[in-house]
Amino acid sequence: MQERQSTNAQEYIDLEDRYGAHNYHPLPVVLEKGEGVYVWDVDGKKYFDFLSAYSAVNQGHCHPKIIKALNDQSQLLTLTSRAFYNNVLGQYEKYMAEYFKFDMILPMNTGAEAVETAVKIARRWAYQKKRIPENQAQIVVCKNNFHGRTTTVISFSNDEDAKKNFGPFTSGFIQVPYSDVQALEQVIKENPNVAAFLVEPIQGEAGVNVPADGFLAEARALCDTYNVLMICDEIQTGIARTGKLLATCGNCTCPNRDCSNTPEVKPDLLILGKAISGGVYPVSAVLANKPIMEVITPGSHGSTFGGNPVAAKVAMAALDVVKEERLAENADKLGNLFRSLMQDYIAQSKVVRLVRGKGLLNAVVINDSPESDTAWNICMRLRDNGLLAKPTHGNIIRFAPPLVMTEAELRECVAIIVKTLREFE
Ligand code: IF1
Repeated sequence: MQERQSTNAQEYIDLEDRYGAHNYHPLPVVLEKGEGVYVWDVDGKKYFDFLSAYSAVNQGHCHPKIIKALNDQSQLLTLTSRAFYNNVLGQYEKYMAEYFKFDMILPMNTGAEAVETAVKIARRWAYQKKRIPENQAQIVVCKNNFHGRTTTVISFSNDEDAKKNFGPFTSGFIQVPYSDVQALEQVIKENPNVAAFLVEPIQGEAGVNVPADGFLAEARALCDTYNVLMICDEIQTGIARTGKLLATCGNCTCPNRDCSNTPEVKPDLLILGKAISGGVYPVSAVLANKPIMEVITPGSHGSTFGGNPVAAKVAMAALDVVKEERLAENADKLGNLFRSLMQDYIAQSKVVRLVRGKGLLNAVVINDSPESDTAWNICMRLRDNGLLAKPTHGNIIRFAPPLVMTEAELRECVAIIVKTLREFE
């Protein structure tokens, strides 16, 4: 039985129910304002946002520097299409290439679009550079992956809710268990037509699955040995979320510091989205070095809005904020504190099995079946107690606040979470 909201809130919910496709089951709260780590509902109640729009709002809601970039550019020139040059795109492309240390970028809008773009680049590279027979390229993906909702992307998903009755599907993908180097090596050895390995450095939707230490580095070595492109989808793990600029970075936590560390793992194709714009505008991108990106030629790929001047200015401002406010270091510090404080509670809890994650991408596993509604009920009570989070699969609750959170705010949030969980003991 859906609880009744305040009249005002219920009216908004009823509108979405009547006129909107039912492709989500939102927590019953109607938001109208966001600032930093806080959001307010239509009745003026304030909440800590512990989802960050699935890690798109790493810089905090409505960050003033990002909003200024949006306002300034949107009153000057919003869109030229790529039929013509403009005075912003080249600056942005240079900014991104230097920021993430790749030769080139292909700018897109949504994460799924960027994943599709990376698949196309990898396939064309396979035919033109690796000389794999036309239409025979295979891309290895991981079980329980999440890379978006387009038809090709769900073709290599194993989530029935995401793919049932959306066929026929795109072929050319092979699944291996996540974090299983032996399985990956066997598949690559057996299939000379493997073009690429597509992987999330941490599986977000699957429940914040952190791979075994060394998995990404070993996968990188395998890709080098067998001339297979490594594609890292950092749409959710990137932009300081896991305590480093990228989850695949080495142990430097502040982006662009001229550290001597070579990145622990550098993919051949890097896919970014979400927090590139701080949640202010749809921005995504694929980055690669020239020998790979040069397979893209005029007329072979595009997008009306990809790399538009507003997206470009917003993204540069959002990425400046990551550096200026040292968000990676803050995420690293507060993430360790979060897991430590939660562990103190979990040690004597019957409700929570474990906490896991990196930086401020964390999840708790509730000690109940995935089919139970315990995690949902906990999130409903968290809402009543002033903190918004949402279960990912079944009995797992993701906790991912904006990276601008202070230690005092984090401690306050842990107190709310523990108080709420205790109600279920
Ligand atoms: C939903 C969560 C899901 C992503 C990774 C690509 C995309 C995503 C690693 C596609 C998007 C969003 C989509 C949203 C819920 C959320 C999500 F893990 F973040 F929670 F679904 F798995 N690669 N993730 O996480 O990017 O096209 O959405 O811009 O679809 O329900 P997009």
